[in-house]
Amino acid sequence: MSLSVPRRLAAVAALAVGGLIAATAPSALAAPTAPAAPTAVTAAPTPPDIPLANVKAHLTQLQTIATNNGGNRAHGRAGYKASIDYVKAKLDAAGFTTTLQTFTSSGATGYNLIADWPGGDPDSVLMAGAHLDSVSSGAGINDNGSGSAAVLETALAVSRAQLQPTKHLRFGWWGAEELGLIGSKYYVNNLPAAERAKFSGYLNFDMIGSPNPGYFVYDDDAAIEQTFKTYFSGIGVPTEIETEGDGRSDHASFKNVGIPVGGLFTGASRTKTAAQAQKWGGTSGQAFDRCYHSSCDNTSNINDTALDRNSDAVAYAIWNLGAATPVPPGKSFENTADVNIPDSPGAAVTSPVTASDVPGNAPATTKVDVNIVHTYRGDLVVDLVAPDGTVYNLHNRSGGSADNLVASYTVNASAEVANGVWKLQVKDVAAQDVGYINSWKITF
Ligand code: DTR
Ligand code: ZN
Ligand code: ZN
Ligand code: CA
Repeated sequence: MSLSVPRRLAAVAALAVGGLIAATAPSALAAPTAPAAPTAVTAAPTPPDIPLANVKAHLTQLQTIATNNGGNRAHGRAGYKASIDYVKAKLDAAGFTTTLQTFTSSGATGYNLIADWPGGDPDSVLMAGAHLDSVSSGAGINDNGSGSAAVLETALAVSRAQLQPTKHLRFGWWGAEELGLIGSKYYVNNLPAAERAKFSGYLNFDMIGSPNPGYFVYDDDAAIEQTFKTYFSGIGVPTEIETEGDGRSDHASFKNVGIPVGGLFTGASRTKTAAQAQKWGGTSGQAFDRCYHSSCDNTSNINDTALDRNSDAVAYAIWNLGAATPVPPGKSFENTADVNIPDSPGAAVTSPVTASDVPGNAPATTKVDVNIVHTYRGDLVVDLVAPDGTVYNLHNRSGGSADNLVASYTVNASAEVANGVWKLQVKDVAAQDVGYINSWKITF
């Protein structure tokens, strides 16, 4: 068994005898067989731009549906069910778990579509919704194809990004809103109290592309209101508090049972004042939407800038409110037992901790503190192993000949249930130099 002189001393000795003996530099040794593992993700995801073209493509589809079904997409008509089928197909293809909820109103079957994005804390639900039905007099492209299409495209953006928010994301398209919030009332009334308690918020989008637009923000919940205001101030667009909406759209169904609500609106039959035209452009003395509840509410009844801005605001709110505050800090679990790390080519060793009484999933900002005593940290591959076996790589041989590895890592473990046995796994993949796990801690 060769005398295991720490490699850096051997290199110095070689230089001292006047010749550079080709020391077996670590890179010359067998390549590390670090297990393929997802890297620890630390950056908070940034909201995407929602492509206006995609949102408008949905509106074109809804217009075609109306045109092919008697000119409308109203409750109880073929155009509404065709609209639901269109939206559901897109979401099924994107990996959502969809549920079609039926109800009866005015002697006709109504439909709500609920789409859940797998993952996130099941005890903290953030929902965004829009009513999908039109009035019987027209296609309902602004009212409310605009909100429906923006929520749909945001959901598809969540899928494209494979977003792993801390909260559980849910999306809803409501039936029979025009008959009196029938669909959303039915959904909320059929939610058990324990399920309602899980809602951190409901975001409503009803008419967000009005041709003579205003930028109105619901003021029902301060945090949600601020989130939207922050977005609009970031793009230099002034906003006003939505004053005509109380009780006039689906957010009322959620607010009535104590769920925090918010949302956006670009105006209906009220006229834009001179001051508002000064602020937002457009035409003063003219309705925000002259085709409100009329046959001319078609694809030409949309202001692209307003639709684009509001669609991006939907995504901004989902990404930011969905990140939410993780499990309260202080939930730490530590193992201080020393675990020797065999020199290469020895097997990996592990040090376990058992997490308990932590509700839901681990946060996106799970913290791992590592204390390893070793004479050559560049030999080490260090991983966090979740209770289900998922491996998150923390350290992969960086640091060269420096001693010890004492470091903190932030891991996006939001896809993992927090409770269970977590392990720190360490493998020495380069000969000479040895050490041991001194301690490690995981904090949710
Ligand atoms: N009730 C909505 C339109 C509507 C009118 N005022 C507001 C305020 C906030 C949201 C929506 C509305 C409809 O006709 O669908
Ligand atoms: Zn309406
Ligand atoms: Zn509406
Ligand atoms: Ca070694």
